Amino acid sequence: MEHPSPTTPVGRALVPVAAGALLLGTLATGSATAEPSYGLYEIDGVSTAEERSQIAATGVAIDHVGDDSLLVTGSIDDIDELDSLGYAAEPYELPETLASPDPGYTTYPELLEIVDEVVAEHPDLAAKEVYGQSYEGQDLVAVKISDNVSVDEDQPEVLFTHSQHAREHLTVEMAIHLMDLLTDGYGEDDRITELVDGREIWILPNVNPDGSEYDMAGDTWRDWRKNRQPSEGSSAIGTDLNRNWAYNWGCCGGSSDDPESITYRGDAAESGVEVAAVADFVRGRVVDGEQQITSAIDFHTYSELILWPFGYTYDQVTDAMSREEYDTHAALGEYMAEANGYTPQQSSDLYVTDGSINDWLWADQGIVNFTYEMYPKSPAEGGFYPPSSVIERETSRNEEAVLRLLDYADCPYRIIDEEETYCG
Ligand code: CXA
Ligand code: CA
Ligand code: ZN
Repeated sequence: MEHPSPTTPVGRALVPVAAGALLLGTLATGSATAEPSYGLYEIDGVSTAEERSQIAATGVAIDHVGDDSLLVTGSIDDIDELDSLGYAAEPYELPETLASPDPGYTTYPELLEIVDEVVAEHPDLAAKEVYGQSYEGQDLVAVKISDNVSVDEDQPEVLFTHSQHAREHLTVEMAIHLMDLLTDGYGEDDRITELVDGREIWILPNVNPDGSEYDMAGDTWRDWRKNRQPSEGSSAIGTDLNRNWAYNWGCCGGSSDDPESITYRGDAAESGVEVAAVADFVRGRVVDGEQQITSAIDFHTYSELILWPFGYTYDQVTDAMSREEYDTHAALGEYMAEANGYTPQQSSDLYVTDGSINDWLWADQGIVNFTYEMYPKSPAEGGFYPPSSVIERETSRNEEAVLRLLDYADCPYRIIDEEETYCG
């Protein structure tokens, strides 16, 4: 089942070393799993969401949408299927500057140390909660930030999730930046102090630690997206966590049923152990029948977008999304985008996806929520692997946008002047 590497893998300047590292990785697990060889490809002459959805339905991941072209990651089989649909995909080489793991990015063991430090420095404001274990048995941690942090007070709660996709390492740096901003800023900045006093903020700084570690563990980045869980009846590894959520799972051609695909939706909704753990955590925030979390952001990279539900349909209004609810998402998304310069849109404007966290958080839990696709805007600036020198600038860039969400967390519908109807 091993396919030849279709092209120079992304960001791998040292190709022979990369191939060796992958092989060693396979042998070291002691199993006969075939590491898939995904490649990066460009497809020209594509400009509509319908075309992009048709392309995504083959099982490739759409990494970037250009004016008239796309970048996708996929297997040789995916590329053959695209060819039979009339889409010619050409191997694409990223600029050479983006090689090899950059020690400026935080590993999972380092992240756990940082979390312990933040909690030790601010014991009244920050607390760690282990909400589960990853497939490989690593602790999944949440950090709660609020005044009287050890008490479950009746305050609006806000959720930040990071790194569903392994190779999107800048999102972990975003989590660290938010922890620092909200704890170090407390007592220094009036707005931050008020928000930390008045909200309970949950940061889940890396919901896919196995994938992150795998992506960083070689001599070069491995361009990994999924978790590291095998699937039934296949030697392939990994579920795309952002296709595994339990609302309209697998409904609409927005994910793949092939375990080899980079957008594999998993054997069942919530079959990904990390998705099940985060979903249980979120359900656990229902107190006296009421979901305490009012609003959320799920951080990804890249393209500089703010996306809102739904992803499974092009429709704005459905049985599960009224006009006012849609308008609330759009207005808050646009208000945040004014602050960070990202492009705001419904996620299906990009391409149809099913089983995303956005659709589940809204339809199942009633949480007003967004995906941020962080820096960079284009592949030429580094794609999934920008140099760590951008971390400070690109995480600070989102401070005001995130504070705007926290401002409205008492009643997101306030942004369309409907607080009496929805929060009265
Ligand atoms: C996305 C995010 C949320 C809902 C629909 C679509 C985009 C995201 C994805 O495909 O999951 N893009 S990304 N981060 O490159 O994988
Ligand atoms: Ca509190
Ligand atoms: Zn992503």
